[in-house]
Amino acid sequence: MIWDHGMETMDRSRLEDLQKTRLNWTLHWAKDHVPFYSERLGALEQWDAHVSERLQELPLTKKSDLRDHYPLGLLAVPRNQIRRYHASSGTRGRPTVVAYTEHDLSMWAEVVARSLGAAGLEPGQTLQNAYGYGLFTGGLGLHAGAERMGVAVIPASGGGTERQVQLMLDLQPDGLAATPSYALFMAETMQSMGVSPNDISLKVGIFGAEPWSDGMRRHLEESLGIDAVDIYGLSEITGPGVAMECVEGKSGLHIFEDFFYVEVIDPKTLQRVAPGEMGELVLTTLSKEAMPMIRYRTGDLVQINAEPCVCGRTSVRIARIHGRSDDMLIVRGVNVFPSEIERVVLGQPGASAQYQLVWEGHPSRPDLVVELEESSPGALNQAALGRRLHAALSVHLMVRVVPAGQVPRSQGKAVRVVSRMVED
Ligand code: DLL
Repeated sequence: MIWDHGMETMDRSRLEDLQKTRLNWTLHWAKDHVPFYSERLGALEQWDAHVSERLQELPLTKKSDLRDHYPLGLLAVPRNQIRRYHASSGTRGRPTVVAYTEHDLSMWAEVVARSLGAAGLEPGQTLQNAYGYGLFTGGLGLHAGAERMGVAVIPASGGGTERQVQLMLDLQPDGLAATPSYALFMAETMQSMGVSPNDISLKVGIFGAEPWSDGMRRHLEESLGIDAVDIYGLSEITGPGVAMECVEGKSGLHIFEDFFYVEVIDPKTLQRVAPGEMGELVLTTLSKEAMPMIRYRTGDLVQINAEPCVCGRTSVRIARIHGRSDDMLIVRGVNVFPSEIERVVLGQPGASAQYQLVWEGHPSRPDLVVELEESSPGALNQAALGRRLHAALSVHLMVRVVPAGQVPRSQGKAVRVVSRMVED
């Protein structure tokens, strides 16, 4: 269903006018309330109608800017206006903290309600929410959006997987929200408990927070008996619900452009790329009070599709999230994205969806090994998979089949790449 028909199907010229008004507001709000932006935005003029074009003259904001102002140096409101904090785990360095006013939380709940609508959920239905609750934005983000829509939430959080399956049997939810890698583990657990997709009532999976391929989509759809759709977001911008795939199209994620202004830049030249070309997604918030973000470099590599969608939404879509630029692996001088490896692996008959990429050998000349489990013993032709990987990626990767259960199972964001290199 389309949750906010007026906004989600707005005529593009009206949408662009709204964006300009909101961009002007955001730039002035940030300049007037955040010293970091006051310095950067200098003598900001009223750009009014030209603001979308002139925006590219402004400096980009990076993750390191949030770290440098840790914890709350980028706040635009006094502390007593804040109603919620979230934080990144800091796995890639110092953690970052984000903050929300009541108005920000309401906007976030609204975009998540739209996302649930795009997934096909309706008021009165039930969502099992297996994103982690806590500082991570997944759990509470989906939770608030479901409540906004009038969808009952089972706040299962991550982990306790057999209990999650039992809850699905007992409470018969219509939707499941989880990372795709955790949904995969749930499907596997269901099977080992002798529960079939016919025993549960799930219709749709709302999967995101990590890159996943169409092969993974097919696998999850079959093993859970559902439609699987992609949800995108990041805590710096708000959390889940920045963009969402519609169940009708399943072909890219609609960006909620009345709240987030989209640019795509070449990560090297930092200039905007031509429409439809791959580049790094840069987002500017259009209504956020507590921590407005101007030209935030997401690190995510995307292509934008501006074609109309079958669902009737008028926003542009992220055609695909190829992964983060810092996820890129360099194997013998060749750039390889883990998501590309997943696409090939899951397209190979006999491969299960449980795989991991392992650096082995000496650090001076490491090998990348694709360790994976088979769908059933002896089902996979390793040499054939090796050839397909070579054809797709132009580099040789070793393929190793490991016994069932050996690839570590994910209960949140999967760790796809590990190192077992040995120094001599
Ligand atoms: O992962 C928010 C979220 C929660 C999104 C639940 C979807 C569902 P962070 O922990 O700040 O926020 O991580 C954000 O995760 O920049 C991407 O690199 C990656 N990411 C998020 N969604 C997707 C997706 C949440 N659908 C970072 N596909 C982002 C690929 C994704 N990568």
